[in-house]
Amino acid sequence: MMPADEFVARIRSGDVRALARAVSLVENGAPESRELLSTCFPMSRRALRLGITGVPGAGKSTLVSHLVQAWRAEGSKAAVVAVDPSSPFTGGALLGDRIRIQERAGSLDEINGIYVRSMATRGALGGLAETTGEVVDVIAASGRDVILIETVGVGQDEVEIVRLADVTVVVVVPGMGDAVQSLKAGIMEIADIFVINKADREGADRLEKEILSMQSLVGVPVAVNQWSAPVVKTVGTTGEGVEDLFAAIGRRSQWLAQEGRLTARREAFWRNRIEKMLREALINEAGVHGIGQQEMGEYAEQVAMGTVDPYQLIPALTKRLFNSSKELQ
Ligand SMILES: Nc1nc2c(ncn2[C@@H]2O[C@H](COP(=O)(O)OP(=O)(O)OP(=O)(O)O)[C@@H](O)[C@H]2O)c(=O)[nH]1
Ligand SMILES: [Mg+2]
Repeated sequence: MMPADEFVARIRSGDVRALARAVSLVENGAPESRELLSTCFPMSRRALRLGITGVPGAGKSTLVSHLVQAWRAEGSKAAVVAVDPSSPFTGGALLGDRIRIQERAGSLDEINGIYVRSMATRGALGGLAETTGEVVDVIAASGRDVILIETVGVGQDEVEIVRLADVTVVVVVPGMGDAVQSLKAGIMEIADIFVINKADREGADRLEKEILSMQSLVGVPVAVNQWSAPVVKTVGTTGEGVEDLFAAIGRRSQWLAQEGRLTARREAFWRNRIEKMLREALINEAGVHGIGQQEMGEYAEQVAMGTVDPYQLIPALTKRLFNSSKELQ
């Protein structure tokens, strides 16, 4: 690999192929990726991370297509990361014009100035949320103003991905029995903005009332400075209401920019992430010092047979690990 700073300079100059390669290296957990991520890090902070989550087929990609256009009209550079999409993006869908570029899974494409990358990463090394966060950082370092992260909002992995977003938009649709159900499953707490898409369908007003009443149950923020998630109605197919959504995102970003709120939000994410990184590093280090998969298997067998006491084993192993680390220095 070329030196990391040269690699990153290429990425920043708009070399899409270099960026695509960097993203693949990071996604595969290649040995070079750490230095690459480290070089990208100082340049990746500026981009706004916008998470868009919701049930399959809610209209997330359709809304993303409108939003990237709104940013483009402002002169801002956007990128889209779609995590495990059930239906792929196409250039036509993305920009609402006649060009149709089929977005290939696992590739990074530039569609009229907008980077689009989809990730199919079930069982990813170190977890889906970690890999997504790293991919977002590399793309952000290429000089993007905003990264939109689309995920299907169902499991714990997705909730983890949402944590890496500065702003989270939850998309719900009327007429789906599970819409309110998914609201109950922790979505209420993660939404910074609610979107009722497919508002052309019956039941949008009723759904809005349901969300508002749930919000009042959870408790409307009392302090003037607290954020209360607005509810925006949209029709993805026509673009109706997208302006309101764009404005709500703008208000949320401005709110975050004040009183160190953005830093506080990112701090909460990093607290969790640093702990995971440290744990991973320690496990790797253990492997280097002869406490690898095979030894772990042997210990497990001995503990199961009752010949080794796990409560004495762990302190002994950590002691051995730190002593051999010291010897190396
Ligand atoms: N009637 C109606 N259809 C819509 C609206 N918005 C999107 N659709 C349609 O709903 C379907 C799904 O839209 P997508 O944008 O692909 O939904 P998604 O949430 O990205 O779907 P997945 O990524 O597969 O989870 C498409 O056929 C859209 O044209 C809307 O407001 N009203
Ligand atoms: Mg989609």
